[in-house]
Amino acid sequence: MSLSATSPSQRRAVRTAVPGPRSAELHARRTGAVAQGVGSVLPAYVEAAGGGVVVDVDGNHLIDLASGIAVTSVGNAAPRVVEAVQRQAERFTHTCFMVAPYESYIAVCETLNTLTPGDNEKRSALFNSGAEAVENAIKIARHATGRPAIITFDHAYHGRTNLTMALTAKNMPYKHRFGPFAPEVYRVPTSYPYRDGLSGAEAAARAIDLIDKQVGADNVAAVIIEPIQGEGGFVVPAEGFVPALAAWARGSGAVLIADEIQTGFCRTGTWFASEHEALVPDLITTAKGIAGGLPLAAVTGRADLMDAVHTGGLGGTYGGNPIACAAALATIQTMHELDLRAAARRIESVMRPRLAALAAKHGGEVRGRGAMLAIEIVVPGTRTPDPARTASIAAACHRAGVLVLTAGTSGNVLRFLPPLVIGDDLLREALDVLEGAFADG
Ligand code: PLZ
Repeated sequence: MSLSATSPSQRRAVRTAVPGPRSAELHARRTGAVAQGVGSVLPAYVEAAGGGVVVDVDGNHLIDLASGIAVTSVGNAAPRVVEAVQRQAERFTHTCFMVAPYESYIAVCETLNTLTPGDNEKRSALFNSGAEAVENAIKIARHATGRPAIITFDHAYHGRTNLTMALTAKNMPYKHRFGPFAPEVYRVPTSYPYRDGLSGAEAAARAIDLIDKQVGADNVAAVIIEPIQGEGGFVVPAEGFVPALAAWARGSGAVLIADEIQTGFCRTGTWFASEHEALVPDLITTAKGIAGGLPLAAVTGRADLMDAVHTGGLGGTYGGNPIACAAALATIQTMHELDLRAAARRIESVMRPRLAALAAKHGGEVRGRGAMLAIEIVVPGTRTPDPARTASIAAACHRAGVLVLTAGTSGNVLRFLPPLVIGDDLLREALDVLEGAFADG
C-alpha cells in the first residue's frame, strides 16, 4: 500500500458513539446552514482519510468500504495525487480550456483514448461530474445520428440533472416532485438474473422487442447502459445481455453508450467493466475513480461520433480543470504502479467467500465483480426485499466503525466499494463486524 507520512494509522478505533459529540455539534450547526435536501449516509464529520480509513472529528477511525461512492480507489489523499495537485495549484488554477488551453487536458484525453476498450480511433472531452458526462454523451449521440430517442433500463442510475433524472429509474429520493422530465427517454426491462431468471439472450430479446415496437429502431439515437448497475444494486446482467444490445445498436445505427462512471478505473478488476464481455462501446462515460477525489468526468469514444459536433458545441467553464487533470494523470499512474486491477481481484477473493457464507445463512444474493460487491437482503426463505433489515445492518456497521452504503431500487442491497489500496487485515476486520451486524440485525 502507498500512504503518505500524514496518513491516519490503518486500524479501526471507536472512541465515542458514532457519530460522536463533536459530530453532533457540527450536525446541529449544519441544520441551520445547509439545505435539508442534501443528506449524509453517516453524519460523522471527517477530519482526515487515507488508505482504508476515515477519521472523524471525535477521533474515531472508521474502516472505509465506500470510497466516497467509488471515487477514492487509489486511496484518499493518495501521495502522488496530493503532490500533483499542489504542483499544479502553484502554477495556475484555471484558465478555462475553451479560453486558453493547456497540455494536461490533452494528456488526459490521450490516456483515456488508449485505456478504454477498443483500438479504434477515439476522441475525448472533459467535464466535471458524472451527470454532465452523461448529458454530453447524449448530446453527441443525438447530434451525430440526427435522432431523438434514448433507451434506458429498469434500475438504471445516470444522475440528478433534468435529462439524467429522466434516465434514472428510482423515484425516491432522486426524482420525486422534480418533474416534468426530459422527453424522448424510453425505459425497458434490464437483465436481473436473480429476479427474472432469464438468460442474457432472452432478456435482450425482451428489451429489443419493446424498443422495435414502441420506439422504432430508426428513432433511436442511443442505448445507455451501466455494464454493472451501481445505485440500482450492483446488478450484473446475465452473460450476453449487453453484447446483444450492442449488436442491435450497431445494426440499427444507434449509439451504444456504456456508463462506466461507477464501474470504471480498476474497480471491477479490469480498467473498465465492459472488458468482461469484450464489449467495445461507441461512447463511454467516466468520472468518480478517474481523479482520486478531484471532480473530473469524460466522454470517450469513436472519433467519427465525437468529431461530428461543431466546434464550440461542447464545453463548460470548468470542464477539464487543470488541477483535476493533474490529479487524473497521477491517479492513473498510481493505478498502473500499484496494479490496482489485481488489487480489486484480491479484494474480491477475500470478500466473496465471506459474503457468500452470509447469503447461505440468511438468504439473498451476492453480486458484483472485483471490489464492487454487494449482498441483496431478503426476508429469509423468500426473495422479498427487506429494506428495513438492510438499513438496520448498515446502521449497526456504522456504530461499530465500518462505513458501508446501501443501494437498490428497493433499498435492500448492502454494497461494498473499498479503496483498492485497503489492507487485507482491515478488510477482514470489516467483514467480522458485518457478520456481527447480520447476527444482531
Ligand atoms: N452514472 C453509473 O453511479 C453517480 C450518485 C450519488 P455524478 N452515482 C452516485 C447520489 O446520490 O447522487 C453516477 C453513477 C453512474 C452517473 C452518475 C452521476 O455521477 O458525478 O454524481 O453526477
